[in-house]
Amino acid sequence: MQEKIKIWIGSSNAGKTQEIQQIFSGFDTIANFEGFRGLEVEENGESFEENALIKARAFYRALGEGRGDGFVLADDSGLCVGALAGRPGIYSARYAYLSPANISKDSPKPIQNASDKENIACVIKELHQKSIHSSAATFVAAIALVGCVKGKYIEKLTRGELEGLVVDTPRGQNGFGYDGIFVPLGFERTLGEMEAFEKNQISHRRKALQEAKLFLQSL
Ligand code: ITT
Repeated sequence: MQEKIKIWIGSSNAGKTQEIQQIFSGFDTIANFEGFRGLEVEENGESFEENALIKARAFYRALGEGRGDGFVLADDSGLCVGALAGRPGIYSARYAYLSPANISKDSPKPIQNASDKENIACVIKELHQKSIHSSAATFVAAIALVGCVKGKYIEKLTRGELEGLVVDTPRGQNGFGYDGIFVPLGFERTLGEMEAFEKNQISHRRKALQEAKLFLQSL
């Protein structure tokens, strides 16, 4: 029944948005909502969950009065590399500007994201500084749902993880972000070499969204 409920996707990341829409097919999702355009949200939480909730609450507020029943769905995600003490972690989108390899104490805090290429180059550089070519790593996605059903305000958080290996030679053109340097456990191809449907069967985002779906269906 809740598959009829409106889900506004609160993300400006095209790769993420596409995956969310694919995994949430069957739900009434709204992507690239006009009313969210230009909204800058400061992601100053200390965990993926905190940041997902900050984003979802901000986008929900932006819907304004008269929004009716429905949820904003926000995703905060990133890559945690074992050999790099869990970095880039919650800083994955802006890592090229924040990595110890690139930052000085006087550097201004960046607002905008770095390119995927720059972020990947940064992780590889840090692996090489440690004289290693690969490391165990985990992709994490936290999903926040913030919304209203029959007048009742609801917040829900879910989390999904994908274990694997980060390698120092990008492979494949599919996906986005760090997909080209991540080989999921039990596979030989990077996520960048997989088709979208394959990634969507095993990904951190799939696991977190699956739990979110079950929650919505239980309402
Ligand atoms: P929104 O906040 O607007 O959703 P964002 O890109 O800023 O977009 P995050 O702050 O959550 O989102 O940063 C997530 C970054 O982590 C993303 O930019 C990628 O670099 C990386 N990432 C997350 N999930 C990924 C995936 O499935 N594959 C590859 N890289 C991923």
